Amino acid sequence: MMSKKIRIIGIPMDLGQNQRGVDMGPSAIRYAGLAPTLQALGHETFDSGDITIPGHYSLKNTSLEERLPPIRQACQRAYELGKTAVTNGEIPIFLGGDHSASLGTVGGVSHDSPVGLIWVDAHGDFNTPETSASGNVHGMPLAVLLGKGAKELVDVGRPGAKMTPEHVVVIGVRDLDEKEKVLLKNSGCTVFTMRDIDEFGMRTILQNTLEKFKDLPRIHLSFDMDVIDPIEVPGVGTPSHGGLTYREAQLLMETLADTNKLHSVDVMEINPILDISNRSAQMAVSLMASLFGKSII
Ligand code: NNH
Ligand code: MN
Ligand code: MN
Ligand code: MN
Repeated sequence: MMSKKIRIIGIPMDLGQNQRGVDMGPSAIRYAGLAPTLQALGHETFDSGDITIPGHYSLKNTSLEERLPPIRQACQRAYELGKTAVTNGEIPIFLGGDHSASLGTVGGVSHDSPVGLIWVDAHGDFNTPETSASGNVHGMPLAVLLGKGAKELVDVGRPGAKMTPEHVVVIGVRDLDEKEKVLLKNSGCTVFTMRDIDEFGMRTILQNTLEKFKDLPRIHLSFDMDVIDPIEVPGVGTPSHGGLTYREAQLLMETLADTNKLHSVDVMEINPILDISNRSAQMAVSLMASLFGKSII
């Protein structure tokens, strides 16, 4: 694979959910050796450090109203850093932090032309403040990208929806809230559930995804680490049984690497406090190695 310029951007966001510790995700992934691993593959890496975000400890209560302004601000910053990186010919890797940040990252990297978005997640992240049972923004970012939900989030970066449903494929879902299910089903996004992966296999799912994106030269991968089975990735806030195996996740990365279309990537939701000896962050690094061209032989 050709040498790439890779921009690492930490987003220690924990305001999109209620557990402490997910703000340490960016440190854990760096500590697991992200930059040296990518350099060993021949790439150049640049690290912007972390976005500054007032975390849980700064909140007075747990309301969505109190959280929306700092979440919006962090997503705005993520948008700008993503836009700058792709403008400079870099591939940004955004390190989460909870998945709410992706409502900013995806907008930023698609600021001047559309991307195919592959959302890999145990969850649909398709709630709105009206449908959400938890009120957690990390369950809403994909809906926001399609223009649904809180206006202050929809308008991050530039006004309105950042994605059209024809350019969105969701892979690995198995845990949807009842009202979210209806929204996602009717959204027009392509959804490959865990059942689809069981029945057809990851290879076929990926072939269908790439066929769908054949006219799109750029792909953004938004990877929620909770898509992998919690036996292998225990360090996430909302684990869900029956997830991807390590090899299925690796095949996804290897297949995307072969396309040479990777434009940008989010690695989200690692919570080191819930992890076992940084195993989940190490898994994230080995997945990034495959995504950036490491082959078995
Ligand atoms: N659907 C639930 C909610 O909206 C859980 C979302 N949790 C996630 N999403 N980790 O990826 O609160
Ligand atoms: Mn998610
Ligand atoms: Mn998830
Ligand atoms: Mn198109």
